[in-house]
Amino acid sequence: MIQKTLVSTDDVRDRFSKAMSAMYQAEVPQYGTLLELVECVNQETLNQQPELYRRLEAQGELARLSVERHGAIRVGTAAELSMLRRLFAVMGMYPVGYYDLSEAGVPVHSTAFRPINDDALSKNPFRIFTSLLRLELIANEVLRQRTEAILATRDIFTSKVRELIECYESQGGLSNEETDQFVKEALETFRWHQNATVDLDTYHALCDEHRLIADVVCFRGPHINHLTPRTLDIDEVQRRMPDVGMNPKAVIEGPPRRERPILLRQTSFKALEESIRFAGEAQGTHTARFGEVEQRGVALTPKGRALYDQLLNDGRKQAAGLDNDAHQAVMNGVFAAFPDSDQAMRREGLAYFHYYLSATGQTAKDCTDEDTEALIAQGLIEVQPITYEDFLPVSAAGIFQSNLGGAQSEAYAGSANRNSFEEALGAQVTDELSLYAERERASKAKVIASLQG
Ligand code: OOG
Ligand code: NI
Repeated sequence: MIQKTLVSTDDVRDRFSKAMSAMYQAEVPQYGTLLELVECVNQETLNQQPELYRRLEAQGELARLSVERHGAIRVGTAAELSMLRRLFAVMGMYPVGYYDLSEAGVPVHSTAFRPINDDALSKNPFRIFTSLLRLELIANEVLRQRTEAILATRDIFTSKVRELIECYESQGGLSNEETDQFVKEALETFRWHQNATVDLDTYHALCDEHRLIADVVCFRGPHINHLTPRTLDIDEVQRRMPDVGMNPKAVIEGPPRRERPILLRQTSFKALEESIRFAGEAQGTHTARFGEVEQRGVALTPKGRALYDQLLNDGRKQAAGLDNDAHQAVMNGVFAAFPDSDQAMRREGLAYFHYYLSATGQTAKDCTDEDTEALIAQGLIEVQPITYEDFLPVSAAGIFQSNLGGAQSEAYAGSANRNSFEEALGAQVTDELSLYAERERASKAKVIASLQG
């Protein structure tokens, strides 16, 4: 029997993310403009900051920068979510983290499908933030039943992609030709549709409950609603957006600008109003798709995250209603309480670091010292921040709100339900913090072992 050569999941993901980026660029030309802007700002930043260039190169992040994207989709049923889990597994993407957006007045809960190990992340860290509509939070019984009935009639996957997913599961991979087919067929699930599956009255009734419900329910599939490139200077991108014809959201979400960036900062340009043909030939409009940009920093430990959450909360209260410059100034002041050097963040256990041998360390032998701080001081070990690969629910909520135009609503708050999400998903989500902790632990153990060897 001839053995098929199977394509690695990293390659499938890389091909898929590029195909999706090309599709979204054709669908939303402003996304192409945003990519150009980000590319330009990144180049300038790297030219101006050789130290940053050196660090990104050492971290293996320079190469991934130009392909790095995340996207977001929203689905309506458990069956859709669990099939997506199987689809993303073909690309080496697994559910990481549980996000409860009911807190922020959005009736969904979410996870991020993303690669997990260092190698896969450095090849292409493509992530899809995936939200499941929570019908149980809709108080209006009639509307809920109507929603269920509509969702029950759609199939968001092509039959060919279902076959290929099964083929992947039984073979343990896809051949080159199957991969090409898979990319093409999987893409169909995320395509935009100008025709709604419902009439205009139904659309308005759903919008009145929450615009997001209409976005999920009225279309044939979970259109990708944004794709986000990663920038090295988000303040500069925000500043230049109007120059290239984009209308940026009012403020950059997340922590302020710092010497040593933490977690994630994000901004977006506002959703487009798109014309839609509804059932019964009525014309209408819907706003769903937008562009976003992000800047990533170091992943925080639970202690660091608690401090971040507290400061962000304080800052948001003080900055409510301010424009971006004033908002950032307030955040800057508040975040002065968060140490801004690798050394301080490490010593205080606020952030995760990757430990590796310095040039001197590589030639050292029989070193019995196990105190990593001492070994760093002796110049045998060096550290690099571990990049945050996940999302921030408050920022996500800010993005949701600014693009759905919805008023903040308390109606759904306080109903996190990770168990029901995992039941719908058909698997448990991996805890993101345990992944960073494990990467840090393994890197430490490795350097200590080689210094002793
Ligand atoms: C998801 C928004 C979350 C982010 O970057 O935080 C997100 C959505 O609008 O569906 O993508
Ligand atoms: Ni996003």
